[in-house]
Amino acid sequence: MSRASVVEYLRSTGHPVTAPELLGLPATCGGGDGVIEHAAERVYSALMDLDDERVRRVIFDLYLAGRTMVEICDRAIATAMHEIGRAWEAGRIEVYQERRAVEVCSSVIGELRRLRAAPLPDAPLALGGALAPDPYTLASQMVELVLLEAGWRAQSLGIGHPVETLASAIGAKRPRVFWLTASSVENPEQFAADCRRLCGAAREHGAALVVGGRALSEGLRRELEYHAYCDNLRHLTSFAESLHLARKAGPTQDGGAAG
Ligand code: B12
Repeated sequence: MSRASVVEYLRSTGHPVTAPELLGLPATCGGGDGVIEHAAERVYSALMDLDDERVRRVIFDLYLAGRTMVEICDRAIATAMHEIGRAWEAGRIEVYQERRAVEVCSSVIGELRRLRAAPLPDAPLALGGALAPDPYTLASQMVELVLLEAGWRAQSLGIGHPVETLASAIGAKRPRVFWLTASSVENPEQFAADCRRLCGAAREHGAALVVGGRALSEGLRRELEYHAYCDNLRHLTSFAESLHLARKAGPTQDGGAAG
Protein backbone atom coordinates (compact mmCIF):
# COMPACT_ATOMS: atom_id res chain seq x y z
CA MET A 1 0.00 0.00 0.00
CA SER A 2 1.44 3.40 -0.94
CA ARG A 3 1.97 6.17 1.60
CA ALA A 4 -0.73 8.20 -0.17
CA SER A 5 -3.25 5.34 0.19
CA VAL A 6 -2.43 4.87 3.89
CA VAL A 7 -2.92 8.58 4.55
CA GLU A 8 -6.15 8.57 2.55
CA TYR A 9 -7.39 5.57 4.55
CA LEU A 10 -6.58 7.29 7.85
CA ARG A 11 -8.35 10.47 6.72
CA SER A 12 -11.50 8.74 5.57
CA THR A 13 -11.86 6.40 8.55
CA GLY A 14 -10.75 8.84 11.26
CA HIS A 15 -8.37 6.14 12.57
CA PRO A 16 -5.81 7.54 15.05
CA VAL A 17 -2.33 7.88 13.58
CA THR A 18 -0.03 5.91 15.86
CA ALA A 19 3.35 6.45 14.18
CA PRO A 20 3.04 9.53 11.96
CA GLU A 21 6.82 9.71 11.49
CA LEU A 22 6.69 6.42 9.56
CA LEU A 23 4.52 8.25 7.04
CA GLY A 24 6.96 11.16 6.89
CA LEU A 25 4.65 13.34 8.99
CA PRO A 26 5.64 15.33 12.09
CA ALA A 27 6.03 12.91 15.04
CA THR A 28 3.39 14.63 17.17
CA CYS A 29 0.75 15.07 14.51
CA GLY A 30 -2.57 13.25 14.26
CA GLY A 31 -4.28 14.60 17.35
CA GLY A 32 -5.78 17.73 15.82
CA ASP A 33 -9.47 18.62 15.95
CA GLY A 34 -9.50 19.74 12.32
CA VAL A 35 -11.13 23.05 13.24
CA ILE A 36 -10.33 25.38 10.37
CA GLU A 37 -11.57 28.59 12.00
CA HIS A 38 -8.45 29.30 14.07
CA ALA A 39 -5.98 27.49 11.84
CA ALA A 40 -4.70 30.66 10.16
CA GLU A 41 -3.85 32.19 13.53
CA ARG A 42 -1.95 29.06 14.48
CA VAL A 43 -0.09 28.98 11.19
CA TYR A 44 0.71 32.70 11.49
CA SER A 45 2.03 32.33 15.03
CA ALA A 46 4.20 29.31 14.15
CA LEU A 47 5.55 31.07 11.05
CA MET A 48 6.44 34.14 13.07
CA ASP A 49 8.24 31.97 15.64
CA LEU A 50 10.18 30.33 12.77
CA ASP A 51 8.89 27.05 14.17
CA ASP A 52 8.73 24.97 10.98
CA GLU A 53 7.67 21.77 12.74
CA ARG A 54 4.69 23.52 14.35
CA VAL A 55 3.61 24.86 10.95
CA ARG A 56 3.79 21.34 9.50
CA ARG A 57 1.91 19.90 12.49
CA VAL A 58 -0.96 22.39 12.19
CA ILE A 59 -1.29 21.79 8.46
CA PHE A 60 -1.00 17.99 8.54
CA ASP A 61 -3.39 17.79 11.50
CA LEU A 62 -5.96 19.61 9.39
CA TYR A 63 -5.35 17.26 6.49
CA LEU A 64 -5.53 14.09 8.61
CA ALA A 65 -8.75 15.37 10.18
CA GLY A 66 -10.29 15.41 6.70
CA ARG A 67 -9.88 19.05 5.70
CA THR A 68 -9.47 19.56 1.96
CA MET A 69 -6.48 21.10 0.21
CA VAL A 70 -8.79 23.94 -0.81
CA GLU A 71 -9.67 24.72 2.81
CA ILE A 72 -6.06 24.40 3.92
CA CYS A 73 -4.79 26.72 1.18
CA ASP A 74 -7.59 29.33 1.14
CA ARG A 75 -8.38 29.44 4.83
CA ALA A 76 -5.18 28.50 6.66
CA ILE A 77 -2.11 29.29 4.55
CA ALA A 78 -3.35 32.19 2.39
CA THR A 79 -5.13 33.84 5.34
CA ALA A 80 -1.95 33.57 7.44
CA MET A 81 0.07 35.11 4.57
CA HIS A 82 -2.45 37.97 4.28
CA GLU A 83 -1.99 38.65 7.99
CA ILE A 84 1.78 38.60 7.48
CA GLY A 85 1.31 41.28 4.80
CA ARG A 86 -0.69 43.46 7.20
CA ALA A 87 1.84 42.92 9.99
CA TRP A 88 4.74 43.80 7.67
CA GLU A 89 2.91 46.94 6.48
CA ALA A 90 2.33 48.00 10.09
CA GLY A 91 5.99 47.40 10.96
CA ARG A 92 5.10 44.65 13.45
CA ILE A 93 7.26 41.97 11.83
CA GLU A 94 10.64 41.81 10.10
CA VAL A 95 11.26 41.16 6.42
CA TYR A 96 13.15 37.96 7.29
CA GLN A 97 9.99 36.59 8.94
CA GLU A 98 7.96 37.26 5.80
CA ARG A 99 10.58 35.68 3.53
CA ARG A 100 10.96 32.61 5.74
CA ALA A 101 7.16 32.24 5.82
CA VAL A 102 7.13 31.94 2.02
CA GLU A 103 9.90 29.32 2.16
CA VAL A 104 8.09 27.22 4.75
CA CYS A 105 4.65 27.46 3.11
CA SER A 106 6.13 26.52 -0.23
CA SER A 107 7.79 23.48 1.29
CA VAL A 108 4.60 22.39 3.12
CA ILE A 109 2.60 22.73 -0.10
CA GLY A 110 5.20 20.47 -1.75
CA GLU A 111 4.80 17.92 1.05
CA LEU A 112 1.02 18.00 0.71
CA ARG A 113 1.40 17.38 -3.01
CA ARG A 114 3.52 14.31 -2.33
CA LEU A 115 0.84 12.96 0.03
CA ARG A 116 -1.58 12.70 -2.89
CA ALA A 117 -1.71 9.62 -5.07
CA ALA A 118 -0.42 10.27 -8.59
CA PRO A 119 -3.21 11.44 -10.92
CA LEU A 120 -4.66 8.91 -13.33
CA PRO A 121 -2.79 8.92 -16.66
CA ASP A 122 -6.01 9.76 -18.52
CA ALA A 123 -7.04 12.56 -16.14
CA PRO A 124 -7.50 15.93 -17.88
CA LEU A 125 -4.39 18.10 -17.96
CA ALA A 126 -4.14 21.53 -16.33
CA LEU A 127 -1.10 23.79 -16.65
CA GLY A 128 -0.41 27.29 -15.48
CA GLY A 129 1.85 29.84 -13.90
CA ALA A 130 2.63 33.55 -13.80
CA LEU A 131 3.98 36.05 -16.31
CA ALA A 132 7.20 38.01 -15.75
CA PRO A 133 7.81 40.17 -13.74
CA ASP A 134 5.26 38.94 -11.16
CA PRO A 135 7.46 37.51 -8.35
CA TYR A 136 4.74 35.74 -6.30
CA THR A 137 5.13 31.97 -6.12
CA LEU A 138 2.61 30.49 -3.67
CA ALA A 139 -0.63 31.02 -5.60
CA SER A 140 0.40 28.89 -8.58
CA GLN A 141 1.66 26.13 -6.28
CA MET A 142 -1.69 26.15 -4.49
CA VAL A 143 -3.66 26.02 -7.74
CA GLU A 144 -1.65 22.95 -8.76
CA LEU A 145 -2.35 21.27 -5.42
CA VAL A 146 -6.11 21.82 -5.41
CA LEU A 147 -6.47 20.71 -9.03
CA LEU A 148 -4.53 17.53 -8.22
CA GLU A 149 -6.98 16.98 -5.39
CA ALA A 150 -9.84 17.50 -7.84
CA GLY A 151 -8.47 14.68 -10.01
CA TRP A 152 -6.61 16.70 -12.63
CA ARG A 153 -3.08 16.15 -13.92
CA ALA A 154 -2.04 19.59 -12.77
CA GLN A 155 1.44 21.05 -13.24
CA SER A 156 2.54 24.51 -12.23
CA LEU A 157 5.09 25.93 -14.66
CA GLY A 158 6.17 28.49 -12.06
CA ILE A 159 6.69 32.20 -12.43
CA GLY A 160 8.70 34.65 -14.55
CA HIS A 161 7.42 33.59 -17.97
CA PRO A 162 7.48 35.56 -21.20
CA VAL A 163 3.99 35.22 -22.71
CA GLU A 164 5.23 33.39 -25.82
CA THR A 165 6.57 30.44 -23.85
CA LEU A 166 3.23 30.00 -22.07
CA ALA A 167 1.44 30.16 -25.43
CA SER A 168 3.87 27.49 -26.70
CA ALA A 169 3.09 25.29 -23.69
CA ILE A 170 -0.62 25.51 -24.49
CA GLY A 171 0.02 24.52 -28.12
CA ALA A 172 2.43 21.70 -27.31
CA LYS A 173 0.74 20.15 -24.26
CA ARG A 174 -2.94 20.87 -25.05
CA PRO A 175 -4.17 21.31 -21.45
CA ARG A 176 -7.92 21.38 -20.83
CA VAL A 177 -7.34 24.24 -18.37
CA PHE A 178 -4.59 26.84 -18.37
CA TRP A 179 -4.40 29.03 -15.25
CA LEU A 180 -2.73 32.40 -14.92
CA THR A 181 -1.98 33.82 -11.50
CA ALA A 182 -1.64 37.60 -11.24
CA SER A 183 -0.47 38.79 -7.84
CA SER A 184 1.38 41.83 -9.16
CA VAL A 185 0.86 43.67 -12.44
CA GLU A 186 3.35 46.44 -13.24
CA ASN A 187 2.05 47.35 -16.69
CA PRO A 188 -1.70 46.81 -17.10
CA GLU A 189 -1.68 47.41 -20.89
CA GLN A 190 1.07 44.85 -21.39
CA PHE A 191 -0.70 42.42 -19.09
CA ALA A 192 -3.98 42.83 -21.02
CA ALA A 193 -2.13 42.20 -24.31
CA ASP A 194 -0.45 39.10 -22.83
CA CYS A 195 -3.76 37.83 -21.55
CA ARG A 196 -5.31 38.31 -25.00
CA ARG A 197 -2.42 36.31 -26.49
CA LEU A 198 -2.96 33.48 -24.00
CA CYS A 199 -6.70 33.49 -24.48
CA GLY A 200 -6.15 33.25 -28.24
CA ALA A 201 -3.82 30.27 -27.77
CA ALA A 202 -6.27 28.67 -25.36
CA ARG A 203 -9.15 29.12 -27.80
CA GLU A 204 -7.11 27.70 -30.69
CA HIS A 205 -6.12 24.58 -28.76
CA GLY A 206 -9.35 23.92 -26.84
CA ALA A 207 -8.23 25.08 -23.39
CA ALA A 208 -10.07 27.24 -20.87
CA LEU A 209 -8.03 30.20 -19.59
CA VAL A 210 -8.67 30.69 -15.88
CA VAL A 211 -7.31 33.76 -14.16
CA GLY A 212 -7.05 34.81 -10.54
CA GLY A 213 -4.95 36.76 -8.08
CA ARG A 214 -4.96 39.90 -6.00
CA ALA A 215 -3.77 42.13 -8.87
CA LEU A 216 -6.93 41.53 -10.89
CA SER A 217 -9.01 44.49 -9.78
CA GLU A 218 -12.46 44.94 -11.26
CA GLY A 219 -11.13 47.74 -13.47
CA LEU A 220 -8.31 45.61 -14.87
CA ARG A 221 -10.57 42.59 -15.35
CA ARG A 222 -12.83 44.63 -17.61
CA GLU A 223 -9.87 45.04 -20.00
CA LEU A 224 -8.95 41.35 -20.05
CA GLU A 225 -9.92 38.35 -22.11
CA TYR A 226 -10.28 35.05 -20.28
CA HIS A 227 -12.75 32.19 -19.83
CA ALA A 228 -13.15 32.28 -16.06
CA TYR A 229 -12.05 34.45 -13.17
CA CYS A 230 -11.88 32.98 -9.65
CA ASP A 231 -11.62 34.88 -6.37
CA ASN A 232 -10.22 31.88 -4.58
CA LEU A 233 -9.42 28.20 -4.90
CA ARG A 234 -12.90 27.11 -3.85
CA HIS A 235 -14.30 28.86 -6.91
CA LEU A 236 -11.64 27.23 -9.06
CA THR A 237 -12.58 23.72 -7.98
CA SER A 238 -16.26 24.43 -8.74
CA PHE A 239 -15.28 25.62 -12.20
CA ALA A 240 -12.96 22.64 -12.73
CA GLU A 241 -15.73 20.31 -11.61
CA SER A 242 -18.13 21.81 -14.16
CA LEU A 243 -15.59 21.11 -16.92
CA HIS A 244 -15.15 17.55 -15.65
CA LEU A 245 -18.91 17.00 -15.70
CA ALA A 246 -19.24 18.50 -19.19
CA ARG A 247 -16.47 16.19 -20.36
CA LYS A 248 -18.12 13.12 -18.87
CA ALA A 249 -21.43 14.07 -20.48
CA GLY A 250 -19.75 14.87 -23.82
CA PRO A 251 -19.47 12.58 -26.85
CA THR A 252 -15.78 11.69 -26.33
CA GLN A 253 -14.40 9.98 -23.25
CA ASP A 254 -10.72 10.10 -24.12
CA GLY A 255 -8.31 11.71 -21.68
CA GLY A 256 -6.27 13.40 -24.38
CA ALA A 257 -6.41 16.88 -25.75
CA ALA A 258 -8.99 19.39 -24.78
CA GLY A 259 -11.89 19.96 -27.03
C1 B12 B 1 5.30 37.25 0.54
C2 B12 B 1 5.03 38.61 -0.07
C3 B12 B 1 5.98 39.15 -0.91
C4 B12 B 1 7.18 38.36 -1.44
C5 B12 B 1 6.71 37.22 -2.37
C6 B12 B 1 7.75 36.13 -2.51
C7 B12 B 1 7.25 34.91 -3.19
N1 B12 B 1 8.17 34.04 -3.51
O1 B12 B 1 6.07 34.70 -3.45
C8 B12 B 1 8.03 39.45 -2.16
C9 B12 B 1 9.29 39.70 -1.38
C10 B12 B 1 8.40 39.19 -3.62
C11 B12 B 1 7.12 40.68 -2.09
C12 B12 B 1 7.45 41.86 -2.68
C13 B12 B 1 6.70 43.03 -2.57
N2 B12 B 1 5.56 43.17 -1.88
CO1 B12 B 1 4.57 41.69 -1.14
N3 B12 B 1 3.59 40.50 -0.12
C14 B12 B 1 3.83 39.28 0.25
C15 B12 B 1 2.64 38.76 1.10
C16 B12 B 1 2.99 38.92 2.58
C17 B12 B 1 2.21 37.35 0.86
C18 B12 B 1 1.94 36.99 -0.60
C19 B12 B 1 1.38 35.59 -0.69
O2 B12 B 1 2.09 34.63 -0.96
N4 B12 B 1 0.07 35.41 -0.38
C20 B12 B 1 -0.59 34.11 -0.37
C21 B12 B 1 -1.39 33.93 -1.64
C22 B12 B 1 -1.71 32.49 -1.89
O3 B12 B 1 -2.61 34.65 -1.42
P1 B12 B 1 -3.34 35.41 -2.61
O4 B12 B 1 -2.34 35.98 -3.52
O5 B12 B 1 -4.35 36.30 -2.00
O6 B12 B 1 -4.05 34.22 -3.40
C23 B12 B 1 -5.33 33.73 -3.04
C24 B12 B 1 -6.41 34.27 -3.98
O7 B12 B 1 -6.11 35.54 -4.48
C25 B12 B 1 -6.55 33.24 -5.03
N5 B12 B 1 -5.66 33.27 -6.19
C26 B12 B 1 -4.49 33.89 -6.35
N6 B12 B 1 -4.02 33.67 -7.58
C27 B12 B 1 -4.90 32.87 -8.21
C28 B12 B 1 -4.89 32.32 -9.48
C29 B12 B 1 -5.95 31.51 -9.90
C30 B12 B 1 -5.96 30.92 -11.26
C31 B12 B 1 -7.01 31.24 -8.98
C32 B12 B 1 -8.10 30.38 -9.39
C33 B12 B 1 -7.01 31.79 -7.69
C34 B12 B 1 -5.96 32.60 -7.32
O8 B12 B 1 -6.33 32.02 -4.33
C35 B12 B 1 -5.32 32.21 -3.33
C36 B12 B 1 -5.67 31.37 -2.11
O9 B12 B 1 -6.85 31.80 -1.50
C37 B12 B 1 1.53 39.77 0.63
C38 B12 B 1 0.33 39.87 1.54
C39 B12 B 1 -0.94 39.35 0.84
N7 B12 B 1 -2.05 40.01 1.03
O10 B12 B 1 -0.92 38.37 0.12
C40 B12 B 1 2.36 41.03 0.44
C41 B12 B 1 1.85 42.17 -0.43
C42 B12 B 1 1.13 41.63 -1.64
N8 B12 B 1 3.08 42.83 -0.84
C43 B12 B 1 3.02 44.11 -0.84
C44 B12 B 1 4.08 44.98 -1.18
C45 B12 B 1 3.87 46.47 -0.87
C46 B12 B 1 5.26 44.50 -1.76
C47 B12 B 1 6.45 45.31 -2.31
C48 B12 B 1 6.08 46.61 -3.05
C49 B12 B 1 7.38 45.56 -1.12
C50 B12 B 1 8.63 46.39 -1.48
N9 B12 B 1 8.65 47.60 -1.00
O11 B12 B 1 9.49 45.91 -2.15
C51 B12 B 1 7.11 44.29 -3.25
C52 B12 B 1 6.49 44.35 -4.68
C53 B12 B 1 6.91 43.22 -5.55
C54 B12 B 1 6.18 43.26 -6.87
N10 B12 B 1 6.91 43.28 -7.96
O12 B12 B 1 4.98 43.25 -6.89
C55 B12 B 1 1.64 44.60 -0.45
C56 B12 B 1 0.86 45.08 -1.69
C57 B12 B 1 0.06 46.30 -1.35
C58 B12 B 1 -0.68 46.82 -2.55
N11 B12 B 1 -1.38 47.88 -2.35
O13 B12 B 1 -0.66 46.30 -3.63
C59 B12 B 1 1.05 43.34 0.29
C60 B12 B 1 -0.47 43.19 0.15
C61 B12 B 1 1.45 43.46 1.78
C62 B12 B 1 0.73 44.58 2.47
N12 B12 B 1 -0.36 44.33 3.18
O14 B12 B 1 1.15 45.70 2.39
N13 B12 B 1 5.98 40.42 -1.38
